[in-house]
Amino acid sequence: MHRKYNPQEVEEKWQAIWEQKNLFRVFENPAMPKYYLLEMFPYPSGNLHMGHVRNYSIGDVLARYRRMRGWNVLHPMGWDAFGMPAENAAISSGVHPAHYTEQNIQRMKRQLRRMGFSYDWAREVNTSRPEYYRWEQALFIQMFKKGLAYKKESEVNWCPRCQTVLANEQVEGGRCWRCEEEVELRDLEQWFFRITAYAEELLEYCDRLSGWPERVLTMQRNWIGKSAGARIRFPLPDREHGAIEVFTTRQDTVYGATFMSLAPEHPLAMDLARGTDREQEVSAFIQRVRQQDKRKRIAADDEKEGIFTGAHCLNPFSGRRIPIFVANFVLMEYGTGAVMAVPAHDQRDFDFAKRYGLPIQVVVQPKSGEILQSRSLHAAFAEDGVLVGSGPFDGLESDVARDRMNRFLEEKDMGKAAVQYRLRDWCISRQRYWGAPIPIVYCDRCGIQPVDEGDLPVTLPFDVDFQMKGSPLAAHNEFVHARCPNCRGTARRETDTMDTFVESSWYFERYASADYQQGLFDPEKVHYWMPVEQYIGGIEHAVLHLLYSRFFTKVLRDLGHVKFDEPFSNLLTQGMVIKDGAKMSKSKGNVVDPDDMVERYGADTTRLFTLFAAPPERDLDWSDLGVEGSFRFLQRIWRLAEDWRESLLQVEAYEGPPPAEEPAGSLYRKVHETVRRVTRDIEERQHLNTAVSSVMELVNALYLAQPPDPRQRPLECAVLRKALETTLVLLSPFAPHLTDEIWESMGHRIPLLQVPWPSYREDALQREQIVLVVQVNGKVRGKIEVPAAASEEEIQSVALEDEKVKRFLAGKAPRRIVHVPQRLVNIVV
Ligand code: ANZ
Ligand code: ZN
Repeated sequence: MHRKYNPQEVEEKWQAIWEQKNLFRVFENPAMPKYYLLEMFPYPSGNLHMGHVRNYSIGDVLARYRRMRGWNVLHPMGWDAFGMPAENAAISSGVHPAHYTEQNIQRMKRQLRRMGFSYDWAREVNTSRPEYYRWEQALFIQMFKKGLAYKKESEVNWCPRCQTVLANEQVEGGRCWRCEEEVELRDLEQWFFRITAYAEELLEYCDRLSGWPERVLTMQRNWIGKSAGARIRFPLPDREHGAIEVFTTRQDTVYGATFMSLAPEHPLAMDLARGTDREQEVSAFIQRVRQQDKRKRIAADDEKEGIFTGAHCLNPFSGRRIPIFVANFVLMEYGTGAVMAVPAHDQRDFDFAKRYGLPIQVVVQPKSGEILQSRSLHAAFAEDGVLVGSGPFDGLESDVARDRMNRFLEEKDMGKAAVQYRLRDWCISRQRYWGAPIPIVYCDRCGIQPVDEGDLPVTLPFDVDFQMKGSPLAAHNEFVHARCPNCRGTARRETDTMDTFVESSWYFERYASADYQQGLFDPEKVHYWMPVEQYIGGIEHAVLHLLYSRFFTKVLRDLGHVKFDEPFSNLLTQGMVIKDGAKMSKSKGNVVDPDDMVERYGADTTRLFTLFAAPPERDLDWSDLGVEGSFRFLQRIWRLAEDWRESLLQVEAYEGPPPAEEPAGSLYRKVHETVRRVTRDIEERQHLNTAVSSVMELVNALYLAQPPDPRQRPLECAVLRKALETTLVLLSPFAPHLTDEIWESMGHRIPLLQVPWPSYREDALQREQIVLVVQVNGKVRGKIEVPAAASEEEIQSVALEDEKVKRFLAGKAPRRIVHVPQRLVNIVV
């Protein structure tokens, strides 16, 4: 009686066995090579979507593969559990965020279990629990004491819908990364992490992250945005002292600086006009520009406008008196908030000069071609060239001139070489409830005081009013009321919470010792497991999470908590799941629910399809037909096993050298070739899709075979058993339930995860065929194909069996056969 493939039954059975055997539990073992495989942990939204399933299926294949290869594999899972949706649910439907989050976690955990992922659940991390965030608070305090966490008033991104500030990294095209509401700019007191202190190191180490996709590194480099240039002081001749300092990347053009542009927020902007007849006008202009959207102000196509302050400064190189303007396109946050304007070589300055009738002076000529005239210039020449009208620097090429000018600046104490980064400090305070409270107290006598580390955690109060406008914590008197850690007097508690990206910046280290009570993590365990060998997640985190995590690792290192510089050695960014041409998402209405898939086809089919349909980095186009195909493939293997089991159980799987006889020899070679291809595809290229198709080819080959009577042809039977069992081993990381079920039915007692990954024999792979010319009595009569390693006898018999040759032999027995290796066979009759 043949059994029918019932995936749900098989899967439940094996999930229970794995759990009961504690198969996925790992411990630190210095005697074993370790491998830390990590997928980005999910926000507990309540439902696993196909993007998760894909991400985690990829990770599970790699984790199971490494374990079978003999590594001690850490493969943990947890919950990025703070954040807005839980709070929004509380506001709209009255569920407490803690309950909402807890329920969602339970549901998603069940879904993950049903997929058969090999997580060590004993290391589960939930970032919304005080056991977790108390250590984050401890870290905050340590950072505060080192000046790496600080508070300042600044213009910040404000999302009116989420009623909270956002980091620069969380504003995408002027909109909130989460709710897509247009973001406003507001001046508010906020907490920052000094990521800029690590700008240079974060940039420099990009070159060492050889296991990261170039695309991600480029995005990080651009985000950090290093510019090398100079700072130059332009003295104010009408004042007793003082100067305007500019940052420029084109110090070679300084002789062509014919005016100065200040940001409206620049302290001198108003100051210079004050008490003059220009005061009213300048003030009105500044007021107006400050209302404008900043992104618009600097957009290339936006109207450049400005106003003359009435004051002048001196170009320290040309000695020329130049007018000082306030201009809308200069931002206070970048460089010094002042720009030396060179209209001949910068298009913005050119447009501005044309509009306000300011002088244009060419000081860099193209290396070849037409000579530019200041008077007839119709666009800025922004490239490097050769200097003219630049005094002692005439004739120098731009790059040489920049170096010389830097030296000159320092010698004459007029400025210096300087670098500038686009990266801003990370604004981490949020005016929301569902986050880790910032452990700070405000005392009228002692000022800003960190909570004593011994008094942590500062726990979120449970009973808050979510219907309040603004932060519910600020309205919770008991929470707000605090004692000053310094003078013990009454004080006021900080009511802002931390950005959820803070939790995800160190959770991977927490997994090393998830229940550790004495600190962020057990130093020995974190030392054993970190860094992560393979991290897997979406490209959308290329700058946000991945940059913050790198920053945190460096901070932890400098605070003495860890000894490594970078958290993730290799990064794999998986593509999106697409259906009907669009990203699978609720709003597009094209969602395929993993639960439905598991109910219809089982977890193995769902996993296999997502792995087979595309290479991990590429987008995956959902196809119902493809799912059917994967299901049929698994059914095929099932049937094969059912049909063959009885015969195969009578022999041992063949483990010897390549058999000489056919068809055993070919099948044997096919098996070893498949092992080689699958191993290389997984390990070297992570092309899991082609790994699956290699296994499919092997199964096709098996389908052409038929076990003979084991008593008559035991070798052939043994090779078939080897072939079927190898199929199971190779496929087990992809479809672990089905393969374990068949494996067990073949008489094995150990689950496949504990079976060593097969190796292949080099001598089994020399299958290259060669072509030999066949002559009869010295005349070419045909060609034959034989294995390169074929013996003399084999070659002779193939030649004599060839149809054409047979015709010329006409039944006569050969007298002599001459074989010229690699070339020909001559049959003499
Ligand atoms: C003079 C000059 C001449 C410039 C020239 C360019 C071309 P990156 O590469 O992005 O670092 N700049 C400096 N601070 C600014 C601010 N706060 N707001 C707007 N623009 C600012 O750009 C550096 C260049 O951006 C600087 O070099 C400065 O203009 C401008 F032919 O200085 B340049
Ligand atoms: Zn005090």
